[in-house]
Amino acid sequence: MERYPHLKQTDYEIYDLIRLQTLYESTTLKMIASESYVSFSVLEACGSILTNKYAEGNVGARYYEGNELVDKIETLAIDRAKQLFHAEHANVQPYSGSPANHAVYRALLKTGDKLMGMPVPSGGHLTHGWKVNFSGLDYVQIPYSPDPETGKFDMDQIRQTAKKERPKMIWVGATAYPHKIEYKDFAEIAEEINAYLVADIAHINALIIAGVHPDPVPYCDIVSSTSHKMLRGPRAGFLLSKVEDRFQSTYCPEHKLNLAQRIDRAVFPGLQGGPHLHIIAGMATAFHEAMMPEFKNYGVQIVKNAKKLAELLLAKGYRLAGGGTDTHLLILDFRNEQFTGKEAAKALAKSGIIANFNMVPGDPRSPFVTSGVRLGTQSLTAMGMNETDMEKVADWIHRVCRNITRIDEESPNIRQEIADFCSQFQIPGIYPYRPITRHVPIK
Ligand code: DSN
Repeated sequence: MERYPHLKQTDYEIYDLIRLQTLYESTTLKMIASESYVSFSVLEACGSILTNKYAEGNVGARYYEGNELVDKIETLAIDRAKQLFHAEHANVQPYSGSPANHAVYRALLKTGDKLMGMPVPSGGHLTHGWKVNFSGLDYVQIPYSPDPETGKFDMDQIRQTAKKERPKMIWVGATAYPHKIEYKDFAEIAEEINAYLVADIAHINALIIAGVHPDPVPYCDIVSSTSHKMLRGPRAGFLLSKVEDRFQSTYCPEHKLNLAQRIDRAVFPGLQGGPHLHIIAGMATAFHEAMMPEFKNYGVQIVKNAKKLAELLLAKGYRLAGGGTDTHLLILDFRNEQFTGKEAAKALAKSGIIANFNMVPGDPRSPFVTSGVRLGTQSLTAMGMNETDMEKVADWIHRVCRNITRIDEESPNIRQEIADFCSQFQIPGIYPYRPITRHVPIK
């Protein structure tokens, strides 16, 4: 069956670029730690006519007519999110992770308030108070970072900083932290200083669902997430929370709103207009898939694969930030190498291993080149790879890094081997529509 027949007829340029991207994604190893593959079902929901509809407001209280069915769709998404994460309240309208986090600020803080978060070079997200983002421009970030020696959080140090600075909110979550996060320890600190505790679980939500990472929901006031990383849903954000606000009287005396209502208000009308209903439908579908037993197996296997890859790379003499991993994520530490993280990431991509350059703790190089490469195993796991397959992946990474200075000669062979290897797997949302040509030359 041909895919996108209408697009092919009416807009060949876009059709062809999507076709080529499909080819690219099905012949390379997708190791960007924040990407994955959605199912055909999620793609169909996201490509549906729901994109046509306006539904400003919330379920049962819309500013447009004709939303009876749409209300049912959003209710399903909300209920499934609550069920999946055992949360009291869910808002599924944020357009993505940054708008979701923006809504958290609007719901909890006033401009100029202090929050604790990790700077981007330490593995935090832009919206955790980084200086060039609204969160660092409108609020004051009190930074905390993993210990540069161990690569892990030093809770005594974090407690000391929190007690000295007394931020009103603590972000816990990361884009480049390979270890488990003990939310209970952060909750104790937040309790001691009367601060809100907010977890950003965008990177690790499937691990939480699978029970291989601690669960933040019992300990945090709000939990923020995206649905498009390892959760394998559409590109969007959602917020989970308690209903009641522990600090209602202190922070919101003028409005008699509980925490759940303030989050909903912050999203709409505070920050957004009409919700993207096709995406909310896709999100509901992804939540449904995440409730299946197979999804738990996927979450467990992601970590097994990452640990195996870490073990293999360490055995080959590589250094890993934090010494290894207990999540989906590894950060190759090239501080002792002549080449930068950026050079390594480019050489890997040329060879068919798609990752991104990333700062390592204590990185002496600039954020524009870095000394690290961040790798994630969730997409390979979604394709069906296991620990045995990680041996091949580790060998290819090693061949690239050993041959960086002559990568133009080496990469075509590796690229073809990887394309051949990928053809053995069923890629969600792509297989069985595998294009006939199997190799995309990289310019
Ligand atoms: N850009 C994402 C990541 O790669 O981790 C975070 O939003």
